[in-house]
Amino acid sequence: MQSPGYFRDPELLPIYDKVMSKERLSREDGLTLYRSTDLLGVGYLADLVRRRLHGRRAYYIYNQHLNYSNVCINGCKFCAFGKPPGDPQGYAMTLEEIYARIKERLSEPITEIHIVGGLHPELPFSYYVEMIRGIKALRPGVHLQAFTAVEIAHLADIAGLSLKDTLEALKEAGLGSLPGGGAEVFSPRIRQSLCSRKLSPEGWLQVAQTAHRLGLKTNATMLYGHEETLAERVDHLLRLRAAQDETAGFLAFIPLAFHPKNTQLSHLSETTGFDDLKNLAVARLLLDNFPHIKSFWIMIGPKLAQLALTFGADDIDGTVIEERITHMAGAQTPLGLTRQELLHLIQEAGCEPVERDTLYNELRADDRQMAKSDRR
Ligand code: V47
Repeated sequence: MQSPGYFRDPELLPIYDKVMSKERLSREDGLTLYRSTDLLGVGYLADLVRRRLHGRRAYYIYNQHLNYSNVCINGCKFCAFGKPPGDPQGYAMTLEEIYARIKERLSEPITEIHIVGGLHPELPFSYYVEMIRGIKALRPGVHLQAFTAVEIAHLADIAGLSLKDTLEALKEAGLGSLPGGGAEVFSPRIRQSLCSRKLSPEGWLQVAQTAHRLGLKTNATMLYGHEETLAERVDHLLRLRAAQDETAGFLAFIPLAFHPKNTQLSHLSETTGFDDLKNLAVARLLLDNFPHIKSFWIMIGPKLAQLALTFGADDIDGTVIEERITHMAGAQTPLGLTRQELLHLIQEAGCEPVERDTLYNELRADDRQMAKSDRR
């Protein structure tokens, strides 16, 4: 196949041919892409796939984040947010406090509330079910994307229920989908070194796939830029791709750039722009069965998240409002962006902004009005 002459790295040429003929990339291809310093070449390949799937469309969402508690029994070395039980900096919101947070923003056209917390040893299962039910009563039109696979496994333990029954009880209360956190890097070496108490990779995939089989969509993440090797990144992506072949319930993949400040790994450097863009591009190329790749501006900054829209990403996440996990670890990004700021970033990148709901349905102006009329 005729390849364009501008790949600086000739090793990318056979991958270009595969991309053009829609052939699945191999583990070796993944390593070649990660090792290549031809960032523009890798980005060009990812952009070919991104444009084939989404044209010039770039998605964003009007959402709110809620981190209900930072008390956590896992003690992961990369986390500045979680605090052990009894720590003076630990907090757990009461249900009333949570509802008050939701009520504060009823006048805004929020379509998704994204809920993540630590593994609290004492909060009962009823707290989580009532959290979902109560928020849904306050804002019936909003999609609740709540509890990572790690939290779901913990809730199943607390409730003494199977994963299926736990997810069904939460779904019945109003849970809409699961966020993608807690996957970290599936490598057993990394789990042993950084988060030995955390749910295993097999457990994480089991929760995600159980959710998929119940009709609940989920996201997937990879925390990168700490102790992992490039091969471990590729293996992580390939395990996700294999799981998606089986249950097809992953909506988006979100690479999470490690922020070292205030963590047990504070001696490590922050990720670089080069690596951030490369990760998004390689993910777009390897995860051929994932509909969406998200550049989460909270993690890499609005400017780089914007550039990522031409390096494989098709989604820039959303307004967010009040994120804590990354900011506790030193993120200098704002706590939220306005719709105007998101539109500006997307349009300046030559893309067409599309406001979406959590499930990537395109929202029209009257849908937004409906979300706003949750106000009581
Ligand atoms: O699982 C923890 C990560 C995750 C740090 O599904 C850190 O759309 C960077 O689930 N530096 C939770 N990352 C966040 C999460 C998420 C975020 C954005 C989008 C979505 C989605 C989900 O945050 C954790 C962990 O992997 N994390 N500490 C840190 N120091």
